[in-house]
Amino acid sequence: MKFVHAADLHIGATPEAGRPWGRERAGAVALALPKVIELCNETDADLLLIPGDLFDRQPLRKDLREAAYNFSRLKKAQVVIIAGNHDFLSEDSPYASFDLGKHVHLIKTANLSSVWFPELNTEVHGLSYYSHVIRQPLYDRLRAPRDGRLHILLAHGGDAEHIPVSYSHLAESGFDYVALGHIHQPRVFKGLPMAYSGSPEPLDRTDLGQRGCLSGEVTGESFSLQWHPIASSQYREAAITVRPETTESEIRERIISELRTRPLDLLCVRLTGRRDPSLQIDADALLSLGRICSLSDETKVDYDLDALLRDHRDDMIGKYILAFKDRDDPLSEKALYYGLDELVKGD
Ligand SMILES: [Mn+2]
Repeated sequence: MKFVHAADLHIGATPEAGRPWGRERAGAVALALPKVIELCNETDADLLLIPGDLFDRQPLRKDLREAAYNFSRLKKAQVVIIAGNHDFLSEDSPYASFDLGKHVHLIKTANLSSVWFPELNTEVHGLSYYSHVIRQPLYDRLRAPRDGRLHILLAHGGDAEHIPVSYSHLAESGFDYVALGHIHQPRVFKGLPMAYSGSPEPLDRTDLGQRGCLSGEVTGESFSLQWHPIASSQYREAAITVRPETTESEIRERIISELRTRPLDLLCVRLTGRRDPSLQIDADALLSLGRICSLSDETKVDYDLDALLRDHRDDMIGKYILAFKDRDDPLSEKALYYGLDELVKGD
């Protein structure tokens, strides 16, 4: 049985709304489902597994119509979906009643139930959220039946508010594959038939690195999993080390060269190190250089402590330096430089 596993598509999300690349990001989120469908067709998948948060919020009729259209493009795969904490079901939600297609199975029960595919000898188990929060560890005591069928579990959660998961219990549950959703960072459990596909597109700037989905094959004797980076762009952290001799022009040049390395990336820039006391970092000017989502200036002023001591022997600044002079642990060093920043500004 071949499958594609894609969780947390969050259709309808508009990351970075208001930034110049906000519309492009919203477009990329909307394009994720068609890309997943294409992957299903290319890999000849039997099942498309969507373990929750297909939608970013309660889907409207128009969202469901679009999804149904995309699912209609599947050549072979049948789809199994559970609702997550973002798109949780309620008695009257259109999601629960909308016909997404004969080959699309939304598991609507709040307790574990399953969909059986005789032609694939495969049973897919899952439950749907009916609220934002579920604190019970609903997956920890599950055991896959031993009846000669392949058993797949769709599970959404993994933090204290959203079905806490004991991965060691889950690993021993006997399922032939556990398709996990909710955590947006992809995570494959080495040697185990269990993975978070992560979200196919990064959804905020903390979602650093590659995003995509998984495909795999389960036979009962063997198991394989493959990663597909399908996201249209990725957030990348660029750490730039500043030295006392570094100038603002040099920082600008280094950011520009980072932007050119992979022009589709969105950069989170971190400035670290020691800067000359006269160096002023104009964050707004640097942010306007290109696709920069955030700029954090963690540099510290490089003080000439001996010169400062000579000039300030009898005042607060001198006393402050002397108080830290013989300590060389990182915390004291931090306190010394942060404190000096404030004192010198006040002086
Ligand atoms: Mn979720």
